[in-house]
Amino acid sequence: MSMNNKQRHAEVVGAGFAGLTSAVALARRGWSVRVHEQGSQLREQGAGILLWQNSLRVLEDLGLIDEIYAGSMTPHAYETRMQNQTVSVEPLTDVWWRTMTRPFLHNTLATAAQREGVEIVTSSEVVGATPSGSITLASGETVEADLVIGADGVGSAVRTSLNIPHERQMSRDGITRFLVPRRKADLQKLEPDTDWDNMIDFWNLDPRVLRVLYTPANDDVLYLALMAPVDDVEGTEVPINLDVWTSIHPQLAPVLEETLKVEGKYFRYQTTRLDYWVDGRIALVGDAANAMCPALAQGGGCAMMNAFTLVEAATAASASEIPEALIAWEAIERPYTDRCQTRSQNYADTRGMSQGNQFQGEVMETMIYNPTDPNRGHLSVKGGLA
Ligand code: FAD
Ligand code: 3HM
Repeated sequence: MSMNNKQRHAEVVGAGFAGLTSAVALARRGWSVRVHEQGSQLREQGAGILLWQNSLRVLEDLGLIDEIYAGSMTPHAYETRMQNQTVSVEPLTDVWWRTMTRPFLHNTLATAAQREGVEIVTSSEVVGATPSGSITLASGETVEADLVIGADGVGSAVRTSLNIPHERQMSRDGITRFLVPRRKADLQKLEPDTDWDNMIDFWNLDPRVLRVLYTPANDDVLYLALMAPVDDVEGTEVPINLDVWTSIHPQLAPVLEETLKVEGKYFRYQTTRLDYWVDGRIALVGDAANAMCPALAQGGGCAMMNAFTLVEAATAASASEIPEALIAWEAIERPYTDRCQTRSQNYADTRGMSQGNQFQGEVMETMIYNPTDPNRGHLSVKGGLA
């Protein structure tokens, strides 16, 4: 932003990963920023998350990478098993990836936003927005901004109020997620030859589809995700049906038992695609714009990278040019997210991750994208990571 311009103002709807990332980036680039969060508290309800280079580069640019390292880890490898036989062990040493808990990532971003002077208003529900850059709150109050970011998640009220055409695709599977103690020593007793610092994708398709995604999130906490088809009453039950899950995955009994002590919610896989992400001074990011199946662990990553590049584009434009700058931003960034959505949906439809060795070549395109690279819009991966 030029020193001659008056300070520009942004209103951000939603304090999830997309909203908080954009808020931190805006504040660091000199904007005044207010975030509206409908919840009465700033908190992230999900369990664990895997971040790849695209979002880690954003966190690095925002000065948060040391904090992230202090509470996260990189598992030794991504191991895929089918009916408890190891199909592949992908060390992923040439890729940047970290696992962590979602409350930890959320808290790191929320604390950074507060440190950077972002105003965060909780219990503030936004009910509508107009392309001229105004939002309306549930209280009836209307406020104006140079830029409005709709980061209000999969059910976006901003998107609804703008009547943006969109389609939603529901998958046949879904997943229940938990954070539990690692209980590494107990797991080692049951299966001494297993590297319990691996991320392990325990597929089971026969006699029934019950998959456990085992993800160490740090030294103490394990992210456990239990996938079952939406029509499997026992498999989707929460609290989990311990007999059913331990009969298929007996070596995980110590950590499966732990799920009974914490909250969890079954979530059906889904994809949302919009005709466009931008309307005037309003841009949608994150699940509001492109909710996706989690197979490639990229919903949060795309949310963060698009929030970041959106802020860069709006900051580089003059106040009057913002609507055009947002259209140009969508044109550059959207193909990477669209392709990632399509790949993740395809994996969800085919259960293709179960074949192992899936983190290669073009599949990695979006995960290794670098939103801080000025030449990024011209890059794509054709058959390799180099
Ligand atoms: P949200 O997290 O939904 O945040 C939206 C916020 O807006 C919320 O705080 C909400 O309360 C608020 N809000 C909503 N409406 C209003 C309103 N009208 N007014 C004010 N506030 C409002 N991604 C990864 O990168 N890696 C992973 O490993 C990964 N694993 C996943 C596993 C599963 C099972 C699932 C379902 C998703 C996974 N994702 C993963 C995707 C990731 O969780 C989402 O893409 C990401 O959380 C989206 O962030 P967001 O900020 O867009 O939306
Ligand atoms: C990290 C991660 N990876 C894959 C899935 C999935 O396929 O449901 C969920 C995840 O949290």
